[in-house]
Amino acid sequence: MRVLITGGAGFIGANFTHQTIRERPEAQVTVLDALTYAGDLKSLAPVDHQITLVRGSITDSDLVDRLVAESDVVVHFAAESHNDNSLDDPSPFVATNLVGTFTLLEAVRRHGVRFHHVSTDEVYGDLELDDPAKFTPETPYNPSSPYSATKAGSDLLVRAWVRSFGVRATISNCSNNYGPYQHVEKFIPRQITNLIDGVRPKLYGAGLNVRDWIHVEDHNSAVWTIIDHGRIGETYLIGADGEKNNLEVVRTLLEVFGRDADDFDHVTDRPGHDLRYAIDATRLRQELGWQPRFTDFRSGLQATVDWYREHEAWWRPRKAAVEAKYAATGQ
Ligand code: NAD
Ligand code: TDX
Repeated sequence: MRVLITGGAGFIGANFTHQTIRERPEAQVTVLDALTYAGDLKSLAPVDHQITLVRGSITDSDLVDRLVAESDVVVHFAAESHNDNSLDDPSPFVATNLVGTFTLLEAVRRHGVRFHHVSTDEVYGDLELDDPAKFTPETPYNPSSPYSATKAGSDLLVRAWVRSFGVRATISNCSNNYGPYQHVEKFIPRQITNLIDGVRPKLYGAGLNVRDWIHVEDHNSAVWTIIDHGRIGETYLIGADGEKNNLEVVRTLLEVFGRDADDFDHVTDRPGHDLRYAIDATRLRQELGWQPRFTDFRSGLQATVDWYREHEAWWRPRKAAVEAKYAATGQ
C-alpha cells in the first residue's frame, strides 16, 4: 500500500509515520510537509531511510496532484494547529486548513484515491463544566476560534466531496493529544520544558478548563482502524475518557518533578477560551472494536517527561522564541 501522509513532520503526523513504519513494513510511505515553524525534520530522523520526504505545501495543486496520483491512501494531518497563533494571525489557518484541504480533495477526486481527514473535537465548540454531556457525531458544529472554525470548514468540505462527488473519505475528530515530539508551544510540553528549566508552569486563568487527554499512539492506532475498517463518508470521534482540568495536569507534573503543589503561576487567560471538551467514542469502540492502550494518564505523562528530558536537543532550539512570544501577551 502506498501511503501519502501530509504533515508528517509535525507532532501527530511524525508519530503516525513512526507507527506505520513499525507496524506495516509493507507500506510505502511518502510524507508531504511544508516544514513550517511546526514541522521538524529531526522528528523523522529515526525513519528517514524508510520514507520519501517531499518538502512542499498542500496548497500547491500541481505537486499535490502528482503525489496523490502515486498513492493508494492519503492520511491528512497537515494543518496550522495552535489556537493561540490563530488569535494572533488567522491567515495561514485559512490557507492551509481550508484551501489546503480543498486542494487535496480535488486531487483525490480526480484520481479516485482513498482519503482520511484528521480533525479535532474543537469543531463542536465547548461544553459547560457541570454538564454530563459529551460530544457525539450528532453534536452540532459550533467552533470558537479561527483555528477550530477552519478545521470545521475543512470537515464540511470533506463531507460535501463525499456526497457530491463520491470521494471515498472518512473523518476523525480527536481530543487533545500528548506524547513525544509535541511542539513546546502546546500546554503539556510547555510546562514540562519550563519545569526542566526550573521555571514555574503557566496556567491560563483559573485553570479549570477541561481537556480530554489521549496519548498520541492511541489516536494514531484509531486512525489506522478507521482507514482499515471505517465506513466511507462516516465521522468517528476518537477519545479515551481522559478528562482532566488544566490545574490537575499541572499538579500531576509538579508531583512528577518533585515540586510543591502550588509552585505555578496564573497568567492572562486565552480570549474566548473553550471551557470543556469531552468525547463519546462509542461508535469507534463498538463498531470498529478499537481500544486505547495508554489508559493510565500519570504513567503516560511520566514517560512523556522522560522523553523531553532525553531529547533536549529536539526542543531546546525553539524554547526561547516561544516563551518570548507568550511573554508579549502576558501568558
Ligand atoms: P503540528 O502543528 O504539530 O504539525 C502540523 C504539521 O503540518 C507540521 O509539520 C507543518 O510543517 C505541516 N504543515 C503546516 N502547513 C502546511 C502546508 N500548507 N502544507 C504542508 N504541510 C504543512 O500539528 P499536530 O498537533 O500534529 O496536529 C496534526 C493534525 O491533527 C491537525 O490536523 C490537527 O488539527 C489535528 N488534531 C490535533 C490534536 C492535538 O491535540 N494536537 C487533536 C486533534 C486533532
Ligand atoms: O501555557 C499554557 N497554559 C495553559 O493553561 C498553554 C499553552 C495552554 N493552556 C491551556 C489552554 C487549554 O485549556 O491548556 C489547555 C490546552 O492548551 P493547548 O495545548 O494550546 O491545546 P488546545 O487549545 O486545547 O488545542 C489542542 O487540542 C485540540 C491542539 O492544540 C489542537 O490542535 C487540537 O485540535
